[in-house]
Amino acid sequence: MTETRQIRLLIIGPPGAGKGTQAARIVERYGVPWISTGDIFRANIKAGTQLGQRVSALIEAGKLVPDDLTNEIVADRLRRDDVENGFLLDGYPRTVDQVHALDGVLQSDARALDAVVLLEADTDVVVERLLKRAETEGRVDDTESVIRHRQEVYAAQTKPLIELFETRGILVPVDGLGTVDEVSERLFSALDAKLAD
Ligand code: B4P
Repeated sequence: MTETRQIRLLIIGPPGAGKGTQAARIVERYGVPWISTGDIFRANIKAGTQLGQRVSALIEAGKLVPDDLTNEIVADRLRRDDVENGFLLDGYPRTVDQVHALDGVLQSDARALDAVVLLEADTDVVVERLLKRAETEGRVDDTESVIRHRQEVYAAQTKPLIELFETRGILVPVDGLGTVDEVSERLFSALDAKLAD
């Protein structure tokens, strides 16, 4: 089913939980643009831009890109016309500071988030998935030690956001274990229910 309506979504979860995989399906279903900060950074690294040069060592080491830089990129992206009917943010916000920056951008245009999908999966599963991706895609941040570091960064900096979104009543937790289709099915039924609230 493909439908178009104004919806503003986030997808968060530990690295390897399947965010990018499920994000591709969400944007198809709801007809909104997909904004992945990870993809923006990787495209800039590949193209050798100034931004790419600034962030490549950080990403390679599994560290977060500084908030001010990331916030500016997303604020810029959210000024484009194609987000009029909504958007899916994938991998942003990742820190409390980024949540506040996003709140500022959305409030200034009287926009608000409709739902935050939290894709949950335990560490052993996600490490295994990312090691498998390393074999096929060769991403520089998919070595075992960097993967483990990215999990620690997630626990320290991004996990605290879950409570924040829960307090706002927009959190949609989804079990990320199982096949990609099983997870999508679960995700869509939980998200549709939240959007119908
Ligand atoms: P991201 O691109 O967001 O990387 P990620 O967390 O690993 O998620 P990704 O979407 O790629 O993987 P997924 O879980 O879908 O960020 C990369 C880096 O950019 C960060 O480390 C940071 O340095 C920087 N960055 C990005 N955003 C930032 C921000 N806001 N602030 C600061 N820095 C930022 O999938 C993983 C694998 O699992 C895939 O191979 C997939 O095929 C597989 N998979 C998915 N679902 C599966 C399933 N159900 N079963 C089996 N395998 C599955």
